[in-house]
Amino acid sequence: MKCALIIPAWAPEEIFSSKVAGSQINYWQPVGTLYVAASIKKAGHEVRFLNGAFMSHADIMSEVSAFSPDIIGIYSTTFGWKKAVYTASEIRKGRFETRPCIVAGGPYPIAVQEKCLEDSPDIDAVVTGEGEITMIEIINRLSGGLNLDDVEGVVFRKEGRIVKNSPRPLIMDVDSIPFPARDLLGDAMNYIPPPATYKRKPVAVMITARGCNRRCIFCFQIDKERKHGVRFRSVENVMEEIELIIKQGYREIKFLDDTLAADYDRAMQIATEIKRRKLNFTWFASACVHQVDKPLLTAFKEAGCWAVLFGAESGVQRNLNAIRKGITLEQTRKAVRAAKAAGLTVYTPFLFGIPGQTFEDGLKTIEFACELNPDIANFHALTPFPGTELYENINKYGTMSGDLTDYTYQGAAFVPFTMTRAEVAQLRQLAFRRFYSRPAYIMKKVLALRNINDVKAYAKGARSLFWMWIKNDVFRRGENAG
Ligand code: B12
Repeated sequence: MKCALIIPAWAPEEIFSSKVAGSQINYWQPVGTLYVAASIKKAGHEVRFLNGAFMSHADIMSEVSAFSPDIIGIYSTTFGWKKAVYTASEIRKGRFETRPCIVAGGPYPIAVQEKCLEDSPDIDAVVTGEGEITMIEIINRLSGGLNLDDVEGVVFRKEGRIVKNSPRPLIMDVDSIPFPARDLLGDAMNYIPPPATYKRKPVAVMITARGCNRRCIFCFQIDKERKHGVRFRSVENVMEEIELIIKQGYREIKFLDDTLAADYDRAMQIATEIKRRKLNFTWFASACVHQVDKPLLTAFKEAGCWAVLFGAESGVQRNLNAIRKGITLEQTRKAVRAAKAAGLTVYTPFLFGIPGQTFEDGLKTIEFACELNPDIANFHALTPFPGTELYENINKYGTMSGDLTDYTYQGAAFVPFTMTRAEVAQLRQLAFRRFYSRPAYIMKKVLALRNINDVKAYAKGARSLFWMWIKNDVFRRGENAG
């Protein structure tokens, strides 16, 4: 069978204002969809991957009609749903020998399920969980001319009705999952993380475990109730993928695990094994502040890790408790100190618009960011994604936008009862201005510039900072004339 996997066409200006897009835009590899692609290929089917991050809608359409697939899988976030619906309707206008089956998957379809079929008459089924096994079963049924009765993890149409099958159990033996089909990516150099967050190119992204046992109210997880905690891949399996990635010519890896230190000893083993095998690549990982210490971070550094991301989120303990982050300000201070002592670059994202957060709390968070003085700080707006505690109990926390394209951390999607939308935007702008305009910070950055990449990244950051000082409402997406 021929299968096309599509990420609908999208552009940075649809998410960010053109004034700051340069320093914010991120093109990590879409690992999730590449996992699905790898399983379908392994099952002996032909797969085409069409990524709308780098292809126009028209390009995607012409590829689809040329390939004439039997089944088309469309990936979607909340932000991307309108595009997924549009892409499906356009495909239906095309002429195909056999009518392709269109299936939706990814974070938004997993969260809202039947609603996808109510929204779009052109989509035949929704994969409501991990897609590797479910997509193969769908393809096998289709190739046998059968319907999707009892295929776990599927919502589909039958005789004009929408039928919801039982959920697909999560894959517990995560070592059995074929590695993401990065060979389908075309030019790997396209997949560049935000400036200043990578050292060498091309950059691959990978995950060494699935799931999380923590309950942050804003975080979307396929295992919504966190019943299965973290499903770890074996260190040997992780090493095998790293060695393949290096063989494929990648020079840096971004580990996408919510925290690489969920299991301290395993994290130490991974770092030790990378060092023992003298694997030549640089890497960047995220970790939770209460799961790390100097010995672990030093082992990371010695194994080629150059940066670590800590979700600091807020400088006010009450705010951290409100989002069920499960950490303390002191743990954040300690982790940042340990990472710096280990010689790692420290990246800390913060959130504004937390339920119960006041404007004054926001100002305290800005001062906390300056006190921590990480190398990179980012200031996002809390966003209530479907399938999260925040979204499903929104009336407890604030109000949210009905426009799905607002669901992009840029502040348009959610307002807590304790602040206004303008105050959330103002805090973000104040934060970037205050944090990145400190003379000592600028001096440290300029003195640390080592190569053209650093200079380019710094220039993009400086440009965004310029607009942060010049423009009001700098986060309004598109070309903001304000
Ligand atoms: C890599 C990544 C990206 C990459 C690539 C995304 C892409 N596919 O184009 C980039 C950097 C481009 C990106 C951009 C954005 N992202 Co992003 N991203 C991620 C991240 C970190 C990892 C995804 C991943 O690979 N996970 C691991 C795999 C195993 O899980 P998975 O992706 O869910 O895949 C499984 C299933 O979903 C399913 N599946 C996946 N693809 C497909 C396709 C088909 C056809 C089918 C049937 C099934 C299927 O099977 C997979 C394997 O079991 C996730 C966070 C996370 N940890 O998941 C956020 C995440 C997906 N992103 C998110 C957001 C909000 C965005 C942005 C809006 C952010 C922004 N401001 O720019 C944009 C939107 C881009 C868009 N076009 O929609 C949210 C989405 C939440 C939601 N409900 O909308 C997430 C969940 C993070 C969060 N905060 O919760 N992102």
